[in-house]
Amino acid sequence: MEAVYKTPETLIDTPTHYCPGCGHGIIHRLIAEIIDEKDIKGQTIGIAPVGCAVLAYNYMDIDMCEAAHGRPPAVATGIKRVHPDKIIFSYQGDGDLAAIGIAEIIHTANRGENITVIFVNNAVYGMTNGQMAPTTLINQKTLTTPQGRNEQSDGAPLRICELLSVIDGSRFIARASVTSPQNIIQTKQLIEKGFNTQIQKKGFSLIEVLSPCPVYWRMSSVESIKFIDEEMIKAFPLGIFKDWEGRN
Ligand SMILES: Cc1ncc(C[n+]2csc(CCOP(=O)(O)OP(=O)(O)O)c2C)c(N)n1
Ligand code: SF4
Repeated sequence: MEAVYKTPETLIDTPTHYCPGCGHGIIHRLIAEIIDEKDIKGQTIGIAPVGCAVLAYNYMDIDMCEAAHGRPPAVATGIKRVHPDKIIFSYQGDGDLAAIGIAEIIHTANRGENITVIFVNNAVYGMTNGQMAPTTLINQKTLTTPQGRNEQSDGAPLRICELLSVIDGSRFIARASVTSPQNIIQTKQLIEKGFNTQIQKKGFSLIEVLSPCPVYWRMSSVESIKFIDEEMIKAFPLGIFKDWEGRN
């Protein structure tokens, strides 16, 4: 009998450390599927962040490297320059990429480094107990904004795709979500396009994925999905913001 659904070869079959309803595991699987389908397992190197995905290397059967808070784009740059024919991706949360790592991501995009960034936006610092992130929504309650994020004192959610798409060096910038089978398929297509951008030596690509953190949103998994579909996408609309093939 032909198997129609199986674990990707690149995904290590191991108990998960992620919470129930977390989006990281789905995104790991998509990356593993793409690596299998493109047959690039031996050529791909990932950079793990400091957030909940700090252990991403336990799930993917590829070479991976760990970088300090916010520094994956800098480490990815170094590895890519030494190994220009390898496919290099960084995997980063919003605390990692949009707070302490904001300088790294802007300058990496501006230099047009030929790498792919997978940016997992769950609007909080998951690993360190749900503090406010640059991407926290206005009025969203977090550990450090118990009354809700206040625009006057805390600023508005930082829109990374919009910000990076005006930088000359960026070539493919898109935002997706993992709230439905259709959105998951779309996320996979966009991540694959990011990898293709790099393989065709077109330059910097970033795919932002809106992802649930039920634990620190203090919601059920179902409520978290609704929160993304009904609230988060108002601040972070899905779509392609820049495309070297000319669609944007
Ligand atoms: C240099 C450094 N500073 C601070 C920390 C503490 N720290 C670890 S994870 C984290 C937040 C991560 O949040 P995010 O990037 O949004 O990822 P998530 O856990 O939500 O997936 C922080 C502040 C650290 N590990 N290293
Ligand atoms: S704390 Fe949030 S981001 Fe971290 S594993 Fe749990 S659900 Fe996922």
